[in-house]
Amino acid sequence: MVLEKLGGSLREALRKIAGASYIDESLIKEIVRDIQRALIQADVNVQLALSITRELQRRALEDKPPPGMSPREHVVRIIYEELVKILGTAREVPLQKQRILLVGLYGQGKTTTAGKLAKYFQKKGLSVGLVAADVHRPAAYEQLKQLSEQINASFFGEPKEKDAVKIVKQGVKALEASDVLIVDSSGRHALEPALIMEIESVAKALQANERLLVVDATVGQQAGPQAKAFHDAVGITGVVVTKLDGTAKGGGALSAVAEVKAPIVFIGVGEKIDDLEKFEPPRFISRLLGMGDLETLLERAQEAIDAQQAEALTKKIMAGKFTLHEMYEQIEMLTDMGPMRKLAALIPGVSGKMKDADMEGTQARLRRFRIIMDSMTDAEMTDPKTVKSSRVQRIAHGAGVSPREVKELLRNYEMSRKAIKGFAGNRKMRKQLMQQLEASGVDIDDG
Ligand SMILES: Nc1nc2c(ncn2[C@@H]2O[C@H](COP(=O)(O)OP(=O)(O)OP(=O)(O)O)[C@@H](O)[C@H]2O)c(=O)[nH]1
Ligand SMILES: [Mg+2]
Repeated sequence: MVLEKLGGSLREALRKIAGASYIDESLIKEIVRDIQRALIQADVNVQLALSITRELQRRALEDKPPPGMSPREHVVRIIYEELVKILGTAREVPLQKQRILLVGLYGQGKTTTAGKLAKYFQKKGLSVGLVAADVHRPAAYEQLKQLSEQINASFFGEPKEKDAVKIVKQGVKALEASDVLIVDSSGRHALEPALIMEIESVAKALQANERLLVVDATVGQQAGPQAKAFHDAVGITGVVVTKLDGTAKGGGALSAVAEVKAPIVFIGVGEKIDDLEKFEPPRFISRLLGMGDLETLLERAQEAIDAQQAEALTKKIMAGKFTLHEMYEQIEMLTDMGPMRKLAALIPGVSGKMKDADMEGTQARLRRFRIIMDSMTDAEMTDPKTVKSSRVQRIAHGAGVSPREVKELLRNYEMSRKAIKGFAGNRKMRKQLMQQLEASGVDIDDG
C-alpha cells in the first residue's frame, strides 16, 4: 500500500478514539500530537503539519458535533477533513477526445506514465495514440513503442527526427483517428530555458488540452518547487506524482505539490502499466485511514444530517407547501447524497420505486431539472403556473436545453404536486408516513 507507514500511524491514532471510553481534551491533544508526528515522519513540511494539526485541535475542541453525530464520529470527521485539505483541491482529467502533453525532468517517469495513461483511457473506452517526441534520449522511441505494442495502442515516432515540433505535427495527422493523443516529451536535468522553449512550442503545435507534469515522489518536498517552476513557466494543468510506492517521502511530495496549487491528477504506484490511480484526495485519505471502518462511521454521521434535512423538508411539504423551491431542495438531496436512498422513498412525490439500476438515469434527469430551475426567477419558482410559452423559451435558452425539457419539468412538478395533495389529504397515509419518518430518525439518532 502507498504510504504504508503514514497510514499505519494514522489508523493507530483513530483506534485510540474508537477505544477510549470518552473523548476529552487530553485525548484530543494526544491524538493531535500523534498525527503531527506521523505527518512529519512522512516528510510533510513541518510548518504545514503544525498549522494543520493546530486547526484540527481547535475544531475538535471547539466545534459542536451536529445533532445525531456522536463526539467520537465528530472528531474522526474533523481529522479526515483536515487531512483531505492538505492534499489540495481535486481536479479530474475529463474522459473525452483530447491531446495530452507529458513534461518533466529526466527520469521522473514520463514515458512509463504515457503508457499507463494510455491504458487508463483505453479501459474507459477511448482509443489512444502515443507519440514519441523525446528527441534527446535515444532509447525513448523504442521504450514507448514497446509500451504501445503491449497495450495495442496506436503509435507514432520518427527515430531519426531531431525536431520535436515536426514529430508532433506529423503525429497529430497520423493518429487523427485516436480519441486521446498522448505525447511523451524530452526531459532535462533542470528546468532550463531550452526545455521551456521546447515544451512551449510542442504544446502549441499539439494544441494540448492538458499539460501534465510528471514528478517523482522520491524527491519528497522538492516536488513542490519543481511543480511551481514548471507551472510558472508553461502553465501545467495537472501533476502526476510517480513512484509513490516504496518511498517514505510520499507525504512530502503530495503535500508540497498541493501547496503550490497545482492539482494532482494521477499517482503512479508501481512500474507496471496498470499501476496508475486517479488521484482523489477524499478517497486517498479514507484509504489511508482504513476505508471500511471509517466510511461506515462517516456515512452514519452523514445520514444523520441528511435525515434531519429530509425530515424538515417533508414536514414543510406535508403542511401543504410545495412549490418549485421545495422540489429543488428535494432534488438537491437526491442528487447530492448517496446514502439517502432509503429516505428518498419516504419523501412524498418522489417515486418509491427508484432502484439502483435506474438511479443513474434518474440522477441525470434530476440534475437537468436543477439546471433548468437555476434559470427561473424566484417568482416563477414560487408560482410555476405563471410559466407559459415565452417564458418557457427564455428558460430553455438560459439553461441550454430544449423547451420540451422545460415542459417536462413542469409536468413532473404538476404530477408531484397532485400526488402530494392526495397524500396530504389522506390522514391515514399521512400518519403512516410521519411514523415511518420518526422511526428512521430515532434509529439514526441512537448512533
Ligand atoms: N516503482 C515505480 N517505478 C516507476 C514508476 N513510474 C516510473 N517508474 C520507473 O522509473 C524509471 C524511469 O521512468 P521513465 O518513464 O523512463 O522516466 P522518464 O521521465 O521518461 O525518463 P527520461 O526519458 O529519461 O527523461 C523506470 O525504471 C520506471 O520503471 C512508479 O510509479 N513506481
Ligand atoms: Mg522517457
